[in-house]
Amino acid sequence: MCQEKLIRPLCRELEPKRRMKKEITLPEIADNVVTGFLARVLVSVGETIEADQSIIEVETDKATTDIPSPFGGKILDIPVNAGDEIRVGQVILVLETSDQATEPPTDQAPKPPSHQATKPPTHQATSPPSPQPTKPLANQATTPPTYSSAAAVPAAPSVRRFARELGVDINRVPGTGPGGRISDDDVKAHAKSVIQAGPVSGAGSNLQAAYAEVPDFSQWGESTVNSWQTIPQVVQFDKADITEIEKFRQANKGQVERAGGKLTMTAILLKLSALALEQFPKFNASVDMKNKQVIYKDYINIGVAVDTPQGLLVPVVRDVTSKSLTELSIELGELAQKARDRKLSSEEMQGGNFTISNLGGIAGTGFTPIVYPNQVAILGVSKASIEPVYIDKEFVPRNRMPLSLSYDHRLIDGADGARFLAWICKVLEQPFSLWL
Ligand code: CAO
Repeated sequence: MCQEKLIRPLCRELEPKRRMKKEITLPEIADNVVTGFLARVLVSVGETIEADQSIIEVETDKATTDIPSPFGGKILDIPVNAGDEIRVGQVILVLETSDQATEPPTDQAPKPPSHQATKPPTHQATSPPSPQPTKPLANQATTPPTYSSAAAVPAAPSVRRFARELGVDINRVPGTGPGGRISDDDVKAHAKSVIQAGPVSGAGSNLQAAYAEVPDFSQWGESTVNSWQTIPQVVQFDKADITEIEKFRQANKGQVERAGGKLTMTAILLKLSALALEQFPKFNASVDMKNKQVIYKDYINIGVAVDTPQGLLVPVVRDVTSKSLTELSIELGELAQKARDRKLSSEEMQGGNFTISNLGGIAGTGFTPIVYPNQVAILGVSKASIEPVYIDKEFVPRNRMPLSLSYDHRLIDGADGARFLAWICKVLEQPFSLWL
């Protein structure tokens, strides 16, 4: 037995290392994503791996993500196979680790999956992707998953997406298919039953109350927490006269182009929305139903809806207020291209406080966008057109752009919504009013 102080470190080296069996479970990949398809197993039984080494590739309806092992050791078993639908919390690997290997080597916590390694899927997804804000996987290998039911929820990504669109928590839907598999019809039936059951209290509804969990916002900046009560969603419409700002855009687009970006109406709206969020902090908040509180964020990150061949994706532009219009134009162009190429990482789609959805480059006179989970408002932008406007006793042609603001009525009153949108219209019409 080694007792002497001086030789103790050497003795420790000589002592046989304690071997431990460790089960590695699938960590949470994204908010509200509880299952994925195992695209590839990157290791094999008997192999010795390092902590943080990628072990499997998991495909969700959004992207393919490498899942690293939080620990190093020898692989005893891989109880999953390529092609399996696997769920958060499911054991994906059994490792034999030494006692030194029980903690991750550097930061004391398992690292999130390497989203840099996100790549196009190796096989066809069962449905096109849908918007899905995501969060990193801190400690997921050693702590239970955070979604409401730890049990597997057998549902295809398309069914999950449908449930999300309806605001239905998939974990609460009884499945009628083989093995309790949930179909679109099950989701509809559940939504119907919830609606028929009536509101929870006041203006809130059971469906909305299903948004119980909010992410840890501290990873994106400082927040202030206030106390809070109930729910629903209202849409405010307005029209902005963009005649002058469109002249500004045309006059300056060459300069932005030389810097590598495209000066679009969306980039301009990004900048103005950030300024609006500073003016109206209620719109830069999140409602935390579980803890009955409102979280006001001191950072301004804005998501932008991008139409891609695979469906809608919402990359997030961070810290918008600190960036120039040129910088925003460049960044937005890059993010939109990455979205179309399906190269966005999970991080690039998370942490948004507000969203802009511009359908004006496509068609339509107006639409009612749906507020993103954990946000309280979204700005819908429709196609601008020249309209006769009665000014000084005559009709003059003006370029007018329809705007729609959907907001969470639990937090935002109609008057707040009207003021917020009117502020954006005014600044679009008279940008210099900002300095008054
Ligand atoms: N009114 C009139 N014209 C508009 C416009 C508007 N609101 N918005 C854009 N346009 C015009 C632009 O001026 C541009 O014309 P020019 O090339 O002559 O300048 C043209 O439409 C194409 O614009 P763009 O696509 O280059 O740039 P953008 O900023 O308008 O759009 C992006 C970028 C990523 C928002 C867009 O490509 C996109 O994907 N839009 C769809 C978003 C979506 O699907 N939303 C629905 C989500 S449901 O809530």
